[in-house]
Amino acid sequence: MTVPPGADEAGADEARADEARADQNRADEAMADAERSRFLLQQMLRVRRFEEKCVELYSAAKIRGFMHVYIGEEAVAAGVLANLTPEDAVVATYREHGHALLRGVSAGAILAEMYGFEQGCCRGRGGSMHLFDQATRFFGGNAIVAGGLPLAVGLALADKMAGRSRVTACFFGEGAVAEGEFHESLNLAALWQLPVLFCCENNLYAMGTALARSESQTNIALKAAAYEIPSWQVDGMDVLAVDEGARRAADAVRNGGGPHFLELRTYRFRAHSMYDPERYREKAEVAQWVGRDPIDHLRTSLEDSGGLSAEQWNDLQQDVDSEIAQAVEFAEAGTPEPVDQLTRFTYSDRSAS
Ligand SMILES: Cc1ncc(C[n+]2csc(CCOP(=O)(O)OP(=O)(O)O)c2C)c(N)n1
Repeated sequence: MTVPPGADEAGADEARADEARADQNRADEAMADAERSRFLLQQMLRVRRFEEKCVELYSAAKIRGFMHVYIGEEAVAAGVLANLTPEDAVVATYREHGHALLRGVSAGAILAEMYGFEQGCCRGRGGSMHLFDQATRFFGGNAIVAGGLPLAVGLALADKMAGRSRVTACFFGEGAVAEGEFHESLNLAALWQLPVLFCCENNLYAMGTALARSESQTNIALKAAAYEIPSWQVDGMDVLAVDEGARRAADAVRNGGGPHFLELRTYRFRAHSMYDPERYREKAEVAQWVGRDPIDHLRTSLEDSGGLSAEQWNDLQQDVDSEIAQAVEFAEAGTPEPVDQLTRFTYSDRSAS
């Protein structure tokens, strides 16, 4: 076979073009990854700053009643919720300000709710532990430990019966594992192959009780696997790991794979609630986990890889600060529900007709 003149050069040109395309693809991917990471960083920061403000307002007696903050655990809600669609449903616990915020309930409506004002997402009737918002399919805010699991199973059953391709993400603490509802819910979800994404926020303590003091088996993913549910343990302090694990699990649930279970290993940096002397854990242990702060961790790694400039970080903080300042202004201008409205919703409006 005779080689036409210039064929070598043509082949080399093609190889160079292939290489350039591959370089470009890698650069595009790196840019998309950095953008996704900055988005997740901002989501975590929104939750952190919002709750720091809540603590301040609680100390000023603007917010009263029980209040539980999520500070330290933000990577879990940020990573999981980034993988849901608006049609999906979310069920959470009483430590749910961040889940509501990232689901799309406005910071103002959440804060006004915590102030007990009519402008809150539940007209001020729920407070910190009972946030609820139909528009964003945020189904609480459940104060009963493990109480959200059967609700999630019911929502998923309705979706399955109606042939809807939706996911119900259910967040709960590892304390829920000691409740019968946990086992009943996992069993039915597996038996009926329901589209639930179970997200166990394992922060190692249920109030003052360490997991190892109450459970013979502390590997919670293993317990879920006993119900034939695909289950993984994920580093809940690494938002990129949560994002990746949640994407795989949520895709599988959405595509008819039945329930999936994520055990997200995390830690709360603050007390269980606003009233907790924290006599059950050593300060050194807390300090060690604070050293793994998911926000600091991602920020530093992004800065080191050139994915976050000083200007981008400043802009991001400013956006978050102004969102929170507006929320405070909104809540401060709120008003209590008029007394003559208090029996509203006690009986169905239909009973009048
Ligand atoms: C059925 C029930 N029992 C007891 C309580 C009291 N209680 C409130 S929070 C809590 C600890 C729950 O811990 P965990 O589920 O790990 O969630 P975390 O607070 O760590 O997020 C307990 C026992 C409750 N709310 N509901």
